[in-house]
Amino acid sequence: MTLDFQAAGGLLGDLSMLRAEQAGAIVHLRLNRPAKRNAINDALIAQIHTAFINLPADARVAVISGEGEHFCAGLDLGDVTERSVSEGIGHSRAWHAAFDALQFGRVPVVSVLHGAVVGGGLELASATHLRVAEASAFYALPEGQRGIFVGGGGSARIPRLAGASRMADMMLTGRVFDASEGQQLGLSNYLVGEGEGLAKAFELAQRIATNAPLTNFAITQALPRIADMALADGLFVESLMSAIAQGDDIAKQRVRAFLDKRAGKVSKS
Ligand code: 1HE
Repeated sequence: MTLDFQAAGGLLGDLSMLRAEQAGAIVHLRLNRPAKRNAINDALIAQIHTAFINLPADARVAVISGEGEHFCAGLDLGDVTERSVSEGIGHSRAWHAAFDALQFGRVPVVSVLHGAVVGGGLELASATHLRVAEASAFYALPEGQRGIFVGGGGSARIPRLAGASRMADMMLTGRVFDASEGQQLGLSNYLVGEGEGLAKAFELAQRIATNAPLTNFAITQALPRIADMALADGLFVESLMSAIAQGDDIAKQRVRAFLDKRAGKVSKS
């Protein structure tokens, strides 16, 4: 099915560094600073935050990608030199707020990764719920070489995808992983050919949009929190979330449809 994307209205239409379009339930946000390889400066992090707390009411899933040859070159290094220690803390917390709005916002987010996915670009990708990588994607954390540290949630999120030891290797040695290594390590969920990432992301987005909203809520909000809990606490919260989801009318209708042979079976293809 072809999707008819139109420029998004409201606040999303006013963002200068993010191009926002919408087709039905899918919102597509593009980092739009290709001349700077989509490096994230203070204005862009603020616009990412604004976008995710102002998604249109009818949006049910978002896709984020990068304009030009790269997904994102991370922190705009032009901004770093003049900051005091306390300004540095404030800066990092602004990134946390923006990526929390993305990860714990209203809708699941799929990212499309190509070219450089480095530093803060990998931190952004790791906050999304699913990552589709194109063959050109490469992953690095050059903070080690730049004399800085991650500040956009990377030390909390990247080890949860690929392990603290791999992240330490990337930061200590400047190791760069290519797209197929990234796929094996869990940095991406899907690996597709060059130029195929958006189509794959939109296909996934269409499926995600058909899920019951409470199920998507449970997956994006409850699942990562449960995964961080002690087993006994996690099991308890799972019971609550499960009962809440099952109690919803949509769940009852969908289970009834399967029992009445009106709903699809699970199949391999
Ligand atoms: C930038 C940035 C940037 C490009 N900040 N201006 N991130 C890094 O250490 C990655 C630094 N960037 C690179 O290694 C390369 O630029 C790329 C591999 C991403 C792309 O290479 P290429 O050959 O396509 O582009 P380029 O010629 O290097 O860059 C084009 C322009 O973008 C150039 O500016 P121009 O004015 O000379 O045209 C670059 O200076 C500019 N540019 N990347 C500022 N990052 C919350 S804490 C997160 C901490 C971090 O993210 S640290 C990692 C920072």
